[in-house]
Amino acid sequence: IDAKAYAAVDLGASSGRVMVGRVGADRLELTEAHRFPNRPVRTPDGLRWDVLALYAGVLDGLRAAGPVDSVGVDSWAVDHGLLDADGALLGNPVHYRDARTEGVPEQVWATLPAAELYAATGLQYAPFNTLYQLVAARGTAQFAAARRLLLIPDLLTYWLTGEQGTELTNASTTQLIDPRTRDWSREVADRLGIDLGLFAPLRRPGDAAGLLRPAVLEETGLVGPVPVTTVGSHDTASAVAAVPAADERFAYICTGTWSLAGLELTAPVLTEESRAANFTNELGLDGTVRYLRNIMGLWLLQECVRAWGDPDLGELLLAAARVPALRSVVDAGDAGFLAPGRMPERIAEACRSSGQPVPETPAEVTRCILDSLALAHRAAVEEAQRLAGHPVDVVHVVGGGTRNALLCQLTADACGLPVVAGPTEAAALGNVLVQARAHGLVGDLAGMRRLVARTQSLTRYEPRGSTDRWQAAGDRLADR
Ligand code: ADP
Ligand code: LRH
Repeated sequence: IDAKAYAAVDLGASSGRVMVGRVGADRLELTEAHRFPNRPVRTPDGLRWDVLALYAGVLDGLRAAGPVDSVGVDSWAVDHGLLDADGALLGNPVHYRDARTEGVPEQVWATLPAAELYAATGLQYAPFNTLYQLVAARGTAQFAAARRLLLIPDLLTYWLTGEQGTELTNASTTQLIDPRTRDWSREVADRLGIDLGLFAPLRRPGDAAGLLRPAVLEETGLVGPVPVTTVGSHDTASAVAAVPAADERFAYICTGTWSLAGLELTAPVLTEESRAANFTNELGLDGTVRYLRNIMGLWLLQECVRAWGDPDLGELLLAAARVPALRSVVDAGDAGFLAPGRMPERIAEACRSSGQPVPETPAEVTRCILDSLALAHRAAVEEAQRLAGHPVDVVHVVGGGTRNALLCQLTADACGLPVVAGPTEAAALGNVLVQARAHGLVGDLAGMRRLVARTQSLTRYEPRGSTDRWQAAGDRLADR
């Protein structure tokens, strides 16, 4: 009784889902209304998101969800749709794994050196940062016709409500936001000739984002008015909000298609050392900074599994657990693994060229991937603590990777710290909690986290053995 229901639309790079969160005093229950694949499509123009299929999945999900008190949308970062002067979408949004930004960062740095760009925005170098995508789009007919840019969650929110905005946590992944002022960096935009007028006004988690349009109510069978509430629309911001940490001495790893490993801070770290280590300062809830590193994540495994014709994942992981540890490792932070295709061969090639045993069977390749991810988790957790001067006692793992017990255990072993795994659907929970808070339920971030810790099932992994062999494997990788 008295529980409110919130629909969380959470779009990951591998699947989209609509989850319903029921929130009451000391109550937080999440159920899946609908899950649908997110399958990018390669057209003659390049790799594209099938955003209409995603929107259809969202509508199906809202129909399956039934009566809700509010809706919130989060998704992966950096990507966007361009709208023409009438507000119509211009083409399919470009996938961040598309090759169009090749060579663009160098072009940008010729005008605005990488060190200055980092000092101004705190964003790691990644070829797909929105900034580079915009520079790559310049000169195209599509870009010439564009009058508005909406990040993916903002685009879907626009289609649901008819109202446009730019949500701040996700805006921080464009590389056009100053993490100190938490507002646009006019300096960066001006020096690169980017028109900030393309962006709709900033809005923040908790802000009202409009009401479901009458046509959406009709299609979903929902009875209006149904408000849409701005959440941490970057999936990683929502996921970090739902990390069940008891105090500030924690690291987190959001494991899904990516592993996003780092710390929650109250101020950005903008030092040259931090830039060299490629740590990013993305914006989180309530004035927090997500100080983290992007690691290729379970993408490496997803792509192999696809190449192997979709064998059973559970059996593959059992077989991988029997393969000797740390035979060969690859650099799971290497952007060379960003593009799709031929992943087993590319991993074998990385092992061969670094003089390590070449994994051959699917079980061996899987073991190599999981050892490599755990090693990259260790490096990120260690370096983040050192660079930010912020020590931790525990590593919280959230996201789809929590279902991979071997990865969680290896991460505990490599970090030499306990891992608390869960919740699996952290992004959806963070999405729900921000909506609940906007409607007067649940308290501050710490209160939200206490509620997650009390209500969600979590698994603890204690570190086994000494971390020396992980240190040695890391050193070996660095030497090659
Ligand atoms: P995203 O939000 O980026 O789409 P998810 O958080 O949904 O990603 O995580 C997807 C990953 O979770 C998959 O790539 C897979 O490796 C892992 N995963 C999902 N289900 C299982 C399972 N039953 N056992 C082990 N791993 C799983
Ligand atoms: C994870 C994620 C990550 C970004 C990437 C593009 O889904 O949002 O935080 O770096 O997608």
